[in-house]
Amino acid sequence: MIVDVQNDFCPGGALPVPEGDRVVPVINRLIDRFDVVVATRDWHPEKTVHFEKWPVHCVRNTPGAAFHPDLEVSKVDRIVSKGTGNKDDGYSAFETDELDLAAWLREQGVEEVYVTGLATEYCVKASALDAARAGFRTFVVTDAVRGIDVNPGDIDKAIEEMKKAGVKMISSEEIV
Ligand code: VGL
Ligand code: ZN
Repeated sequence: MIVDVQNDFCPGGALPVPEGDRVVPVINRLIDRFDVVVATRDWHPEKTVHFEKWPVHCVRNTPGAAFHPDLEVSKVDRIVSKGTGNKDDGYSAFETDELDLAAWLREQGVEEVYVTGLATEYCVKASALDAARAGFRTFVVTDAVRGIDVNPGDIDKAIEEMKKAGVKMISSEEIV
């Protein structure tokens, strides 16, 4: 699962995650190792309560909402838009109202979910926790994620929270 590797979350974007673009080569290296690849995109309307907390970012159909140009999107099996409502944050991939993502993954025979992308303590965390709750063996690929750390320590806290929920940390090297 590739979470929100979009221009606005990369350096130069509207809500840049420090080193957000560094996940791209790591993810591209991993893509061929997986049978099913889902990419999520933060896909907000122009007006949403979400923008009371965050600078305006990833407004659907704008350049900032496009995937990072180097991400190998042609190898993605399914793109999932999320955060499309105007009344909630929609951080988790599993909150998409396009489909029942957990059911779709099970139909594909998926038993394990490896989460990559941005940002560690928001959409990555929410998606990993939901994946684990839905019964998938869930991993976060530590060198394929980056966080914002609005308050220093947020990233570490998120990692602890995920571990407590049974999410495992793994490096891309261990996978390759
Ligand atoms: C995200 C903050 C606001 C994320 C999305 O993708 O983690 N973070 N919207
Ligand atoms: Zn957002």
